[in-house]
Amino acid sequence: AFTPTPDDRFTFGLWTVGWPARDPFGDATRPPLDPVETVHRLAELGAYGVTFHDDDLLAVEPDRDRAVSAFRKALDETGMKVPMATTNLFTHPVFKDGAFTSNDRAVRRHAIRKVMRNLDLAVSLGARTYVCWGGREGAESDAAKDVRAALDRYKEALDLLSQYVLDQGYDIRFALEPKPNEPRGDILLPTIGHALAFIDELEHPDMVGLNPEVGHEQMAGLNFVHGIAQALWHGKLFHIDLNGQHGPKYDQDLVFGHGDVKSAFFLVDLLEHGGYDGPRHFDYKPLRTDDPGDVWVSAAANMRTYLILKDKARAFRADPEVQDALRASRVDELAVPTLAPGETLADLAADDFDPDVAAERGFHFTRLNQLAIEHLLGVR
Ligand code: 3MF
Ligand code: MG
Ligand code: MG
Ligand code: MG
Repeated sequence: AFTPTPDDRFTFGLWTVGWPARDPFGDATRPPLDPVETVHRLAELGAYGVTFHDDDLLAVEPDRDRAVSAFRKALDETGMKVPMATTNLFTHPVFKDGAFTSNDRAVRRHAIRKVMRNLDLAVSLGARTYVCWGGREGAESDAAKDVRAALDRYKEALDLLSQYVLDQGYDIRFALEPKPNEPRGDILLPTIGHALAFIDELEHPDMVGLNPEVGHEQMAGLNFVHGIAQALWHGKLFHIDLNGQHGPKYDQDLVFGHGDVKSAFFLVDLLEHGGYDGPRHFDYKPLRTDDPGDVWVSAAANMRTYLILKDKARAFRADPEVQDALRASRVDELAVPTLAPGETLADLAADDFDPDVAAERGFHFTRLNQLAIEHLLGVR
């Protein structure tokens, strides 16, 4: 029942299962993974597609043309799709002070060229979303970065890249991925809210949306479900990075649901019932303690967990007692406009309302929350 099929639209970054598990304190614990093998393995597990950074394609084959043609062949053989691609603007030492916002102008020009080149490839593979995660766009010292100038340059880069997409006649949109810190001490556009406000200042705001990641918002202590709801409300949820995280610490990239499982439940409920129709994309890392065989166990776990939570969310919504509890908590009443059609502020001013009486009414949220917990724990 929880076996994924391509209809579920599950996608994985090549860099997820392909992470050799090198961390700041230790060497790799797994050999590099051939993207061709990744495509075949993920297809066998029921995924819909893969995503990649330009440099991910070169994991075992340094020649770009040969790497790309082997990748294309694997896609053709399996029917796997590439709905999204992105640029590695963080690994090479040249990006140590950022890419679009490096203090070094020549580096900024190099970064834009690198994106343009991979945009061409992304479009040729059918991608409709191009993610920009600005992991190195930031600073460790407030003396080191003129943040207002950096935002000017960030905007300049996205305006130029949007114009490039228009000039080429490409059908692709950008999705910014906020993150508060790591690898920089502080990263620009740290949260969904910062990124939404920034997009409004761009030359082509309609071409730019968000790729929020579960763990990134949770690193900032924020409620990911609320963030996603607001991104949807703005029409800006272009893509999503699903994974798991235990509160504000380093970016854990756990399997989806292996962090805050209750938040994962409400997230799936929102994605399934809130109008998001993009890929369900996993950006996680197999544990460093996993061996090469375990990697595929962890890939499957992401999809299986999502499908289990989807089933639980459906059962939660269908439960008559939950429906009764939702009404008792007046959750539906929030959808009713505060002024009825035709009413004016004069009508509102004329209300016969006793705040002391209204204050006595409880909202019964505990009953509702407990019903959610019981669905999640499998006793209902
Ligand atoms: C880092 C990330 C990135 C982005 C990727 C764009 C390496 O914390 O989340 O993964 O997701 O660069 O998709
Ligand atoms: Mg991440
Ligand atoms: Mg992460
Ligand atoms: Mg990510």
